[in-house]
Formats: sequence, structure tokens, C-alpha cells
Amino acid sequence: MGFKNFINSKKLAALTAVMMLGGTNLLMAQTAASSEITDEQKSQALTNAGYYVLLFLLICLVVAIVGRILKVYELTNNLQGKKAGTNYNKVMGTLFLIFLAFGLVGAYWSFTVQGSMTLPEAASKHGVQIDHMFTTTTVFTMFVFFVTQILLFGFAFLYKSTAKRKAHFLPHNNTIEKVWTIVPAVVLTVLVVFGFTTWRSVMNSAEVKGDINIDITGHQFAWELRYPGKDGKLGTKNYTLVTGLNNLGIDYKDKNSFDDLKADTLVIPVNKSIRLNILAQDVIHSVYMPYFRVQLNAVPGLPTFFKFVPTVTTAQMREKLNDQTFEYKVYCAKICGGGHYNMQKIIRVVSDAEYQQWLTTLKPYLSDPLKKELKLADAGQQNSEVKNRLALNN
Ligand SMILES: [Cu+2]
Repeated sequence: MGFKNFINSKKLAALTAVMMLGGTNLLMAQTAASSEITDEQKSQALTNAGYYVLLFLLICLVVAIVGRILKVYELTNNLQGKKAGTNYNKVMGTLFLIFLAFGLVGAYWSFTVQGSMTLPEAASKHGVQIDHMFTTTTVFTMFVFFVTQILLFGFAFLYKSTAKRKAHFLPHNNTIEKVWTIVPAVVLTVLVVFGFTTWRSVMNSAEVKGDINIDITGHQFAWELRYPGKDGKLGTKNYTLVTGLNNLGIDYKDKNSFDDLKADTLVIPVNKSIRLNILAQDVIHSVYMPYFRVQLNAVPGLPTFFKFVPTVTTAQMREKLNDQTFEYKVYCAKICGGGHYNMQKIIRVVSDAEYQQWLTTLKPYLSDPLKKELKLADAGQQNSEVKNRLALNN
């Protein structure tokens, strides 16, 4: 056998495929078993891998035997001068039609069943824009999907090869080349520009006066909230100042820090611009507020922010959903560790008056034990040097 024939050999290709499949199975079995310790489990995993390799070989054998039987049947028919029994073009054409029908029913099922699992009604200003963009893109792409699938499978059935029909060889056609280049290019440009302008209007959000600044800090496994005090400003933070009591590492050399407030619930006034400063202390987390169409990673060492305007209060949404127990929530959308599922906090959207009232109930972040730790027990000592507690704790 020449080298070229050797490379092209179907048997060799089949053998390589089997070896690769077997190898992958073994590797997967070993990876899965690596966390297990006992030899019994390891041998069990190997037995499972061997079982799947054998099953694969068996299926290959059955397919090959069926193929041979059909071939023998055809040859016998030919020898007896009978016309070819099965018209495989007809079989394939019909299979294409069946596949199209199943595909369309499947697509319909997916729209009706999974469609009801999509995000709920947007409760923020920019959320409506994002939903609009999503709907437009879906309509465009679904139209193309249905038309192309029906044409592809329908044509394969309608124009299957027959004894009378001869295939037309079309080496080149400028008109159709132009159509299938220009039409998708124009449609995609419209979609991309639409997406780009929407994205810019959402993310082009410099800080302006009147924004309500709130810090949300993620750590394994909770969100910490910090509101500014009467001055409306949040004090600076420094990770080297993190201690058990000062778990956000707030820098009390900054006077803005003194009236900062601690909160357990993210209460926000309706129709006001909220600026969420997003931070992380250990691994990457992700602020996820589906009703407000907000999702942004919280990356250690890389403070980011997201601005949004809530438009539907919790009470209004309860009415809409006819569910008096409904609460908006902020989740973590990154699998950040074993307790990841714990990272949720209630968001309550209220009227401005209710918000102001709620602010008065908040306790300052600078608790009495923290004052003691920072040696700030006496109000007159506010300017005293704050030592690096982290260094002292080591
Ligand atoms: Cu997380």
C-alpha cells in the first residue's frame, strides 16, 4: 500500500476515530475519578469507559452489517434483472421533509415553552430600550431562520434526483452573489448600529449632580451596601484597612466617611438616577438585577459603576404580578464559590418620601466598637491618625 493510500485509508481513519473516542472516554473517566480516592471507584470508572468503547464498536458493527445486507440485496436484484428496489433519493427527500416538520414543531415548542421563561417586564428606563432591541433582533433573525430552513429542506425534497431530471451546473452568478452579500450586510449593519446606539445610551453615564450614590461590594458570600450620609458623598476606601469590624476598609482619614450609612436592603427611590458603585473584595462577582436589566461584573481592584432609573415601585409591581409577596432582588451572576447562591439581597423601590424616611432609620457604618478599634471614641479625635489595622493584626 502506497503512503498516499495509507493516509487515505478509511479503515485507518475509523481506527483513529475509535482510539480518540476511547482515549477521551478514559481521560474523562480519570478526571471524574481524580477527586475520588478509592481504587474500587477508579476501576469502576475504567470499566464504564471500556463499556462505552465496546458499545460504540458494537453500533459500528451493526451499521456495517446492515449496509452489507442492503448492498447484497441490491446486487441480487441487479443479477435477476429486476429494477432497483429502493429509491434512496426518494427516501432521503422524504427524510428531509420529516426533519423539517420536526424542526419547525421543535422551534414552535421552544418559543411557547421556553418563551414564557424569558425575563419579566423591565422596571427601569433603559430596560425598555434593551427589550426593544432584543425583540427587533429576534424578529429579524427568526424570519431568516424560518425562510432559510423551509427553503433548504423543502428544495431538497422537491428537487430530489429522478431518472428524468438532470442537475443544472451553475458555476457562477454575479446577481445572486450580490444579493446574498449585500442583503445580509445591510441587515447586520442595521442591527449592529441599533445595538451600538442603545449600548452607548445605557453606558454613557458620567456622574452628574443629583445621582444617588450607593456602594455595593461583593465578597464570598454576600453583598455589602453603603449609603452616603447627609453630604451625599461616600468616603474613600482602602483594602489595607479591612478588619473584622471595618469589613469594607473605609478610610476614616476622609471626612466624607464619617456619616456613611450601613444598609441591609437596597432601598431606592422611584424615577431617580441611581449610581451603583460596584466593587469586589476577593473573587469576581457579578451584580445581577434582572427586572432592571442590570448586570455588571464586580472585579477586585477594578471599581466600576452602573447608572439606572427604576420606574416601577415594588408596590406597583406587586399589583401588576398580583403577588403581594413579590420582591425585587440583586443576585450574583458569577459562580463565585460554594456559597454563591447565598448572594442575594432584597431591592425595594419606593416613593421619594418613603426613601427619605427610610434613610433616617439607617445606622452609621462607624459603629461604637469600630470607633473604639480606630481610637475614635471621642468625637474630637476624628482627625487622629488611623493605623493600618490589617498590618497590626498580622
Ligand atoms: Cu458572587
